[in-house]
Amino acid sequence: MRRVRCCACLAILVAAMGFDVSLNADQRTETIWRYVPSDQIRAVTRTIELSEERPEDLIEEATYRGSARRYAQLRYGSENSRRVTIVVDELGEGRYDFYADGNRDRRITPDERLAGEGRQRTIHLAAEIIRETIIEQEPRQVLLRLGTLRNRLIVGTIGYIEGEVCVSGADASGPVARNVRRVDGNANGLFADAADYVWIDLDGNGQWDPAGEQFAFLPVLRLFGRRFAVHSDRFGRTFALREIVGTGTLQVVVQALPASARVTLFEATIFSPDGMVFATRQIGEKLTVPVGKYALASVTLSIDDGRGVPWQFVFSRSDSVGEDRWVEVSQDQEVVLEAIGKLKFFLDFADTRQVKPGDNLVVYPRLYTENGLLINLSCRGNQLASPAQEQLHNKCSLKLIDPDGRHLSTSSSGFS
Ligand SMILES: [Ca+2]
Ligand SMILES: [Ca+2]
Ligand SMILES: [Ca+2]
Repeated sequence: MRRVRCCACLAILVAAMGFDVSLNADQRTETIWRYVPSDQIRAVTRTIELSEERPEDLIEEATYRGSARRYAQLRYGSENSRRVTIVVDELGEGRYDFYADGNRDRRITPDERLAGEGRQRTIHLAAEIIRETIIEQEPRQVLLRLGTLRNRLIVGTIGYIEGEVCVSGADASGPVARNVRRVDGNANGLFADAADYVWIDLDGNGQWDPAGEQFAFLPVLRLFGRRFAVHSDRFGRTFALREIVGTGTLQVVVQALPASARVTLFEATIFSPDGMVFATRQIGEKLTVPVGKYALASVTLSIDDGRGVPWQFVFSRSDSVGEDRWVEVSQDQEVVLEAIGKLKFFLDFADTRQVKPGDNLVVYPRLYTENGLLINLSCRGNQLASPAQEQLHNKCSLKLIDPDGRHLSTSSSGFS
């Protein structure tokens, strides 16, 4: 709905300006896109639960001054990024110490106490993306605020990503640089999510008009009656608009669930080989996309199976997309992508030599969706980051038997 309203406002704006404004067909400019940790705009926040229970794998080397602690597990970056533990130490009389495991080594060290007083802190924290075995990070500043009932932590990315695109007038007024601000709408340090948004100061007056100049981050932006493909990486290091010659629609569906299961939260991230990333938070939403190739990058689901506490699942791509895995969207074509589908289970062996009695056999169990996303997490709980739950449910039991069916060994592990 917001998109439709924005388009209408833009049409009025252009008419009022009195000339036919257009964007350059290819906006791959040399603009440096920089992160500005400014408090000029209010950070968009989300809340995560604080628990009195210490995460099992957390090592605490700091000596706390307070009497009781609460813990939150923050995933700041991609769905498979390493969690950051936040500790709130209650000193009494409305005073708190905050600690954050900013280097994600699962240790709370004395130097990880955050400077400041009261219920709020600002932390320097890197947004993290893990792709295959590569970890990439980008510096951010994050707002942490203790909720009124002290059982929730409010988190928001401070500031925005800033850069310029060229807007040119067809009346030969020449291209004009227009400021762009990108805002993290779901507090994960990334800027190409469905909840994120983009401001373009189209009239160049230095004001950010929320009605006509603010857009949800969608794969296709409608400006001045024309369509532009939005190209960006997830960190927001790049941003480009390229005019589209044709579009089709892409839907992400979930068909493989039992009838009694109800999806209560859904997000799927899609990407293209030429650098587009976008997301949908609605199953079956018809996304208008430029013609081209696409594949799923990640899927996050909460599923209510009618037994109280919901299931949480996160799947993400762990390897490069094979040529046969891209789906092609042609002009005016509707393409459906299955988010989960028939799961595929594989066993990879660390060593392919023949094993002898007494040897260690190292096996990596892998569980993939139909479209090649690896399972990152499965647990029961009201939110994603619960390591105890994860260890309870996100696991695989392996039984080694000989050709006669005799049991040799049993082991259990997560998925890798
Ligand atoms: Ca640490
Ligand atoms: Ca975001
Ligand atoms: Ca403006």
